[in-house]
Amino acid sequence: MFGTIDRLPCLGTLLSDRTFEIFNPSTGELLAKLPDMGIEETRAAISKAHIAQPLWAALTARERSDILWRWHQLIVDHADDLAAILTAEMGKPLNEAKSEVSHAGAYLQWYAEEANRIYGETISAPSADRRMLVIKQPIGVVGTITPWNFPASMVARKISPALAAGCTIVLKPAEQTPLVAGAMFALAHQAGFPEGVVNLIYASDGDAVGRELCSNPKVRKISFTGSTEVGRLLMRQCSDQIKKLSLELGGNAPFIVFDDADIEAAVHGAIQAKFRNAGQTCVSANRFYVQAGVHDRFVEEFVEKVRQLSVGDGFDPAVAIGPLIDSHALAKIESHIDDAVAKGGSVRCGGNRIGKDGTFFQPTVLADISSEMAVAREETFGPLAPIIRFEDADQIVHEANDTIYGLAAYFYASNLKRVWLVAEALEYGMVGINTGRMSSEAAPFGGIKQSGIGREGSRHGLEDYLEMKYLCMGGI
Ligand code: TXE
Repeated sequence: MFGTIDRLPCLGTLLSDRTFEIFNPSTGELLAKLPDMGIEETRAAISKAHIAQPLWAALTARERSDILWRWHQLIVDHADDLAAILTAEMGKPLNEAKSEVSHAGAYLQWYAEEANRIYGETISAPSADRRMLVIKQPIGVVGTITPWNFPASMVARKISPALAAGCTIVLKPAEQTPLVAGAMFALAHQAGFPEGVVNLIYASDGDAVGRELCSNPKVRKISFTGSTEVGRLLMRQCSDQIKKLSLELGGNAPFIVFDDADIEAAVHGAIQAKFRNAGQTCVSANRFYVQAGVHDRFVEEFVEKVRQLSVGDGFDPAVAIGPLIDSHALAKIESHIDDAVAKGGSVRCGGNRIGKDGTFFQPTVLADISSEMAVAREETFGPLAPIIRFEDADQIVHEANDTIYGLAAYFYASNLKRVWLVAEALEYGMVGINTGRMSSEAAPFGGIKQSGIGREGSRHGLEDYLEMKYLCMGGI
């Protein structure tokens, strides 16, 4: 199955013989046994990254860019194999996996170009005998921790701007999905990164590795994507050293359909924003607000489309929705449905597990939902779409903003004045207007409030790995 990438690398220095196992969530098949690294291996990887960092930063931007380009080309050449690994370990449909690998490649391409465009600034000095300017320098060693829901694109999105900036990295992928990261690192080595620039830690225990990354003074920044709970913990662990952090955490995205929306387009966007990756995305539409005048039509057309989504093994080309990552994810969906139904919600389609074994769940639509129910307040992270009917267009933005999260929001409307006012009033880092998809390597991805700190993608993503230094020369 793994074609030309049949040997996954063990890139750290293994100091014990512990191992952990990786399973296919669709079939339960054992895919691999990997070395289970801990504090000692993490410390060794950090030391290598620390030694390599000034040498990497001393290369010209063009030289760093050339290596990133070669890595990009290798990822393109091996895209089918990488996608197959991704589907096997994570479960998502093969087409989605291919699109994710292509997205991962796009980050490498973007930052290979951006590496050449790191600029400082000059400042008009208040006296003639002084010169003042700002230069940008790499932060240093970066510790990165990635989740299981986008195991290829998260790796590229975090480390390509860091490498372009002149930082070196130690990366710990999620324990459920380390294989595609391993394959990407094998290709990175073929691309010619010098020893110690990219370092991979396979570990079943995120906590031990996380503690070492946060407490080791050689690491100057942590970049994390995952739950808000672990984000908070990392922030506390970094506080002693005032270590820099980029955090991309949970969300509770509203998807608002106003009376003046194109309903066909809104239904299409809702399917994309809700069911991609079985709803396991941080920008997944988590609660749907639909205005009274179009509510019944929207629900009817949406339910009809949702019923057509087939669930199963991601290697089956007819499948649109793969398994959920684990049994906890199933239990969370069921608890949200039970809570909603007990409080007056109705199941319009789906609502059940598929089969006794495995983690497949029917794509589900709930109606008659109110904003107080758990399904509207908490991130479900699964194929569950709760619909809330609303009357007052002015009030609904306040309701949409009434959450601790602020990652992504979506709305459908055609009145231009409304489009501007709603887009400006939504308290989110990203707003999709008449679209259900917005992630791009060219745009700043990230949230406000408890959804995180910093941005990934675009030139802003590069700035997050650079320190600014002010230089002032007198006596001229
Ligand atoms: O996340 P965790 P989980 C949300 C989503 C999901 C929930 C739980 O709501 O249902 O979080 O998912 C590492 N120190 N998102 O349990 O635990 C772990 O090994 C350092 C949103 O998978 O945060 C993995 O590499 N690291 C999200 C990574 O953190 C630790 C994506 C994510 O795992 C650690 C995933 C610790 N103490 C979940 N504990 C998004 N923003 O896309 C775990 N990890």
